[in-house]
Amino acid sequence: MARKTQGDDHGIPQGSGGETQQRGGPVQTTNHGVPISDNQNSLKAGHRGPALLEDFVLREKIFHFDHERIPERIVHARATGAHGYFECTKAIPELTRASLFQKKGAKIPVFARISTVAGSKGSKDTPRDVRGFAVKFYTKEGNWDLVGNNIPVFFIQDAMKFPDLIHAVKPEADRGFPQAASAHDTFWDFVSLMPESMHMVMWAMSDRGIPRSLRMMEGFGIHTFRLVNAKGEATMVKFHWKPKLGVQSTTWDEAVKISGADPDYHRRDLYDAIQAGNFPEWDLGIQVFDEAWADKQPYDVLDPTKLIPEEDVPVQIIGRMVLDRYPDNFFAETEQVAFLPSNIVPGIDFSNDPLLQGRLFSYLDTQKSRLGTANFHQIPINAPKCPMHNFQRDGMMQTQVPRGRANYEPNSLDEAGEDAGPRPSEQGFVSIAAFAEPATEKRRIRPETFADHFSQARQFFASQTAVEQNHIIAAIVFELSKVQLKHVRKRVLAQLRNIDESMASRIADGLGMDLPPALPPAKAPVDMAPSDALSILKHQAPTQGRCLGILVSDGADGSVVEALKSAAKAAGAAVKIIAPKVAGVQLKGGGKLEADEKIDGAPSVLFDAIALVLSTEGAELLAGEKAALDFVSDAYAHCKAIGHTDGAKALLDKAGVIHDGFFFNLAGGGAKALTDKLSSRDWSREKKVKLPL
Ligand code: HDE
Repeated sequence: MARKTQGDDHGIPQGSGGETQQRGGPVQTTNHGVPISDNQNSLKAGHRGPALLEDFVLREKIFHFDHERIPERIVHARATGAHGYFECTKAIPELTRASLFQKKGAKIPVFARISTVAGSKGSKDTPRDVRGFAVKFYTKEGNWDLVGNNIPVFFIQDAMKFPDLIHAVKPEADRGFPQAASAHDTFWDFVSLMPESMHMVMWAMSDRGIPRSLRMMEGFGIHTFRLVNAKGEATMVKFHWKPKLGVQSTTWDEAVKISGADPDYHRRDLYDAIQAGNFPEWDLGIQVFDEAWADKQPYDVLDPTKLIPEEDVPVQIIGRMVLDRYPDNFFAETEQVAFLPSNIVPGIDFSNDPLLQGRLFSYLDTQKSRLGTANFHQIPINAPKCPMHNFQRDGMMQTQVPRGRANYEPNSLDEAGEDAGPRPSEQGFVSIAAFAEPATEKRRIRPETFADHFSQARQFFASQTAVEQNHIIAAIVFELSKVQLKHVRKRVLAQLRNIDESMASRIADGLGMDLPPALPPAKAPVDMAPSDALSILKHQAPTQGRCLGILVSDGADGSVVEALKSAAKAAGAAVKIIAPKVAGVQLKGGGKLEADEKIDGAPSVLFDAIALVLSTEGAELLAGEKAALDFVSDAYAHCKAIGHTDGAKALLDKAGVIHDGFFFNLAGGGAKALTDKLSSRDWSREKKVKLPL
């Protein structure tokens, strides 16, 4: 068979290698700017090879590809991010000279990265885990990075324990699993030997560990920081992010199933919301207090395993963050962004929290390892958006071209008429001198004031509703059931007795174990007043940002679908149409309704409430489809509101659900009643679908 050569066809490729696209856009070039004529075929000797080493186009392409991956973050590897802005809604010059808090209404750009902690980059979005909540504020006086979590306390008190904690929670060293899970021996072994972790264990085992959406999570700076005003006066501060959509979580069974149905559930939700113009938004709040107040508390404000109850120091809102632009390129921005707790700006300062102090080293070091050069600050997502000048020079990947020979200080080059380079300013950052301990001895100690490990864990449990307490108990029973080392289960129970006796005995019962004697606490806990702010369910979340899943069949009543769509719109919620076939269905009386999803690709775990708009025949047909039965029975078991037409009876019956107050007949105008429940659950159903613990 005659074959054409490149010379024959003037660069139009032949054979199975595909075709050069005839389209607009700039000319493709090599990385060195040489125009490329053929991006489909390697250069060969003759018709059938061999390929030639001189093919610099191929070599460069493969060489670059080979190096496309960089080391993933040791923690917080899996994440999504977005650009947006921070707006000051209350100026606080009396507290801080930080430029972003000087004028009400002033806006600056931000980039936020929200992550899971334990899982690898390719794991899933909905494991039980803590979520990282990192925000880079591009202020006029440099970048301020508030690198927090969605839980206001941390597992450990001292940076010395961080590598141990992370080794323990990551996949076990010999077997390389489990991925993205704390439900295994080594994690529980470690925390059961570290009673200081028990407070955060309670948070992680609560529904906070399985958020419904990244847009429905709080964020916390955790450590105590300082605000410093223009006079150099300092106060102590804790930072809070409060989501506009309220706080909401999934159930555990739901989270497990979402992981299979859509491992990208959270990032897709964030992306979809931003693309639809429903910009995720949080208020930034502060708790401000002074040292005299701090000294009177039964805990140490420098201890990162403790929070300050909002009832004791109310959170004042000083700004808001809106995320309004998804990155153009995931790698360039979300992956390469480098957060540094050491990035603070004039008007903000550190405290002596020993965990924070350790972080100040770690993040700079890790960025060099991940991004490969000390010049990582020049990558666009990391570069400050204000002028940046100093005498640091050279290094790998230097992209700046400094002029002149002033690369040292002091110099007197200006006396010879040359540019002498940048100079320090009196307005520059000054570390505050106050609060430093006078002691000068070097010690490896844990302060006595850090010794109470249980009072706030008790307060957390006591502040939850009964439903939330049940979830914590179920979560710990689940996790410990995955722990194979029996002595570890026992030691966890012995620690839990210091938090709540009835909780510990219900967990022991759930495991089928006897309750061991309590482990003596380092310091006897005290009973702190319960705090409503610690509970999710004591606060009704708004319906905005939720999603209604409507299952339709041929012969469905289009007017019911329309009524649901407008009720959802009024509730600020999205709608997805699910059908037996993705092309959609024929409506009653003619007309076609297109579907967003096919039934087995959109289980009800992806929605906040469901509606079954079915003809009698459609319901009978779907009663023979497992995915449709699961659609209904899962929505029921996850306590979600269910709307239905009369025709849906066959499917409801076969799914074996029991009608209750969260069922809405859509024939009688039940659309609004259904969408009113988009952010609510009928928790009384849990008793019907799960054995009590
Ligand atoms: Fe981190 N942490 N961490 N951490 N952390 C990292 O830095 C570390 C801690 C947090 O989206 C790493 O750039 C130490 C507390 C977030 O890029 C690393 C200690 C809190 C992110 C690191 C802590 C956090 C990280 C890995 C104990 C909540 C993701 C990649 C002293 C206040 C940031 C990286 C992003 C990331 C170290 C404890 C939150 C290895 C040593 C407490 C949100 O440097």
